Amino acid sequence: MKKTDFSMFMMHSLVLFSLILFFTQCAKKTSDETDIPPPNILWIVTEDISPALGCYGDEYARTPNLDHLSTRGIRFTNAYATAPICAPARSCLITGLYATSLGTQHLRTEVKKPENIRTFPEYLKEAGYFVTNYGKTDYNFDPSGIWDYWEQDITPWRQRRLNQPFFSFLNIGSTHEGPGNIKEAYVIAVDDLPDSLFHDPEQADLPPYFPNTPEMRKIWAHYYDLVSDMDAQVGQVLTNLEEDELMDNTIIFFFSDHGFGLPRYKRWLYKTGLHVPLIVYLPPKYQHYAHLEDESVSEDLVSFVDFAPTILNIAGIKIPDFMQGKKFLGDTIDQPRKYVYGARSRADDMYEVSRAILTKDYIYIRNYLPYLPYIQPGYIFSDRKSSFRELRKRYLAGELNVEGLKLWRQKPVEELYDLINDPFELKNLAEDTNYDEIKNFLHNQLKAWILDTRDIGFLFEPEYRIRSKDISPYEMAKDPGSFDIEKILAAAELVGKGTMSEITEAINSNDSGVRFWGVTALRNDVIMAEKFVRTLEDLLNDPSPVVQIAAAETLCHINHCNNALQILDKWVQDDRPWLALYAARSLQLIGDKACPLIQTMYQVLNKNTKDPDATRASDRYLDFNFSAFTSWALEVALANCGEDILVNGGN
Ligand SMILES: [Ca+2]
Repeated sequence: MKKTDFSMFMMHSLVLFSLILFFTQCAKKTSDETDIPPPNILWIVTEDISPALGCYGDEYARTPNLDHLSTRGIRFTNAYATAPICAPARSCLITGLYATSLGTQHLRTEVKKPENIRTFPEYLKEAGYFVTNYGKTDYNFDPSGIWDYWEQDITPWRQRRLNQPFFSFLNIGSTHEGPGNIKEAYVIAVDDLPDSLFHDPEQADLPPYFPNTPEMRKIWAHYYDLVSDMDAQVGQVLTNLEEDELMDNTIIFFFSDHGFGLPRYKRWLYKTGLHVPLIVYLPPKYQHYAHLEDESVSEDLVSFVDFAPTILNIAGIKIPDFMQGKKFLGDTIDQPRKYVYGARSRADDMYEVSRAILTKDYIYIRNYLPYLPYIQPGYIFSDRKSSFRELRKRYLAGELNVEGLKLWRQKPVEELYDLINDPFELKNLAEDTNYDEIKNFLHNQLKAWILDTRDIGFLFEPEYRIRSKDISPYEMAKDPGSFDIEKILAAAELVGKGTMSEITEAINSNDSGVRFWGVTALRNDVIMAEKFVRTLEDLLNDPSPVVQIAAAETLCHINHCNNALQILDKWVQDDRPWLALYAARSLQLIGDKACPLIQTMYQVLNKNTKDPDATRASDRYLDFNFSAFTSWALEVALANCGEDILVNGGN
């Protein structure tokens, strides 16, 4: 986007916007509100920010345009992404389905989507809307065919037919974790930000997870500079709308796709990772769509899964049955929800299975792979990002406080935080018996959601890929014969909690999804695993490669690696990229026990490398997906064996 003379256009924007609102608010509402035409809908979606806006009470933030928009619109104080990372969050936004129902929960992957599951812009298009996208899609399925117009054009509505309603999705990228953590990208992003909108690092009010060092304050201040830059871009978009006289018939959503691109925010399944700003501007003739007494703020819980049905609702389009959310704006709306849900799955080569439920008062989190630390070893948490570099430096120097140290440690099996009295989620109440009732209640609600939405993430990635070979994961998961979620979830619940006899029963199940969790319960409990060495050796011949790999990794972890290595050797060379990645990651996690496979690891790395001299992952590897992720895991694994090799070539 071309940005010229920010102070001028922001002033222009504010004055013009105020005038238009003044006049439109003076206009009388139409006598029959059902006669009003379908509104235009504009989504302005920024990357990777928590509610770091002045209008959210953040006194450090300088966001005049969004603050002004919020005075004229509705500020939602309890809006949540369904995942603390882009692709699964965006998959949910565009389909109205939890990513965990569609099989799109990982970052990144591409899965089949059934024909009958259509994205909401396609329904809008069918109803006559002109639908446009600017910037990324990142849905984990093929986005072709969705958009009428997909160009780097911030006034895409100008391309529509006369009087045609439009839906425009504008993505602003400057607040992404890239500029937030890499100096060169930051400098470019704030190139023409006026001096008055830069933030003083000395005044930065850091959250308690971060060391209060000059470098960390600078990172925080720079992030807020990026937010100000983004705010100016939003101002430009609003100015364009005003100039095109569209403010009185365009509903505007502004939000972020998940929390800050910083440690303990993006990728972390906490309120910090999921909580987003959401401002909705309804022109006067659509204000009754909010059903609010105080039209400036809503404390209702809203989730990304609600956005698609809500958009169809305000456009007067029937909501398809497959959509899982609640409509929160429109002529008629649903009862506000009591809970929102979040999921964390694989990010690049970092596997996770964690699920969360939030109310306005509490967040409960169940970590199903608790033995993995929050900051796993590897590229996405490496020193390439300034925030991780500073955290690691202070960690190694022994300078982190207890909250900072937690980021480096294994996860508790369960977490419960009182969001009212402990907004930073510091004191885990899960082991406090005074909270048993609330914890058990929320745990049961969470399990009910997992069952109800047929959460495919409880099959480890290669397992559901294998099971859904000829159909989509969504269709596979709907079939109780292919996916017995009740039994599989019960087995997953054994991790960190199961008795020997319960784990034995799981391992002897005829369902490989159940057996996987039986093995994983042992992976989590070294002492118990020692009693299962023979069983684990037998599982190296399991019909499921996923169970084989889980058993191999567990055996290596307890120093019975001999036969296990053959299994990892075999599967890391497999042509199915999601299977090779799992084996590569296991080789990384077993440290120097993987060293007998150095030759294989180099072979697989070479197979995945396109240009070893390239610095960008997208040029260096066959793809910026499984090839890159597998390579990163193997590069760390090789370095663990003393090989002179840097992840991504050190770039
Ligand atoms: Ca993002």
